[in-house]
Amino acid sequence: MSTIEQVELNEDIYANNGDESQRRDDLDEEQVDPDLQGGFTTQNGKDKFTSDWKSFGSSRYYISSDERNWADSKQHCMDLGGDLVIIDSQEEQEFINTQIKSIYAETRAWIGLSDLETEGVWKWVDGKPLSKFGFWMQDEPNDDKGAEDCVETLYQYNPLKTWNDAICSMDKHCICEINLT
Ligand SMILES: [Ca+2]
Ligand SMILES: [Ca+2]
Ligand SMILES: [Ca+2]
Repeated sequence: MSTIEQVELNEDIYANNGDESQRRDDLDEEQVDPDLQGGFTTQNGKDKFTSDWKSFGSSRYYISSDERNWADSKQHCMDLGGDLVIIDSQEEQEFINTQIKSIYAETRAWIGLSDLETEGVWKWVDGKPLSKFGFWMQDEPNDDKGAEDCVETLYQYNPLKTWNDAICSMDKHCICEINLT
């Protein structure tokens, strides 16, 4: 499917707000091309690629244009069929830093890492502990004023030092990931 056809299809879907079951049927017939550059949103639980999503490895990524606290950001990502991003490798970290720069250079965005359960024990949103990879900014995490339990990333020239623990109730952009495997 060409990009133009894809755009027209999306417009058709969004224009048709009347018949939910018809929309669902239309979407059921769509095959998602895993190699397609871009990404998807979920409409009625079905994956739908749009230009807002970026592809890296077997995942698709989306940086929100609006800002929410960490918990609402997590819910937002789950509503889209994924979760806050889990950064598993140096390559993924570098990719995220590049995306932040290209989309919102001054942006701070939540990632799926927190020490909400146990202070100082960093866990990803899938419950796995932060292992050998940690791309903290210098002197972070510092749990400033004993109040910082959620992790944001912001664009840095050194892509391997971009994380900061911050106050979870603050509104920030967020990075969602959907793993297709
Ligand atoms: Ca990941
Ligand atoms: Ca903390
Ligand atoms: Ca901090």
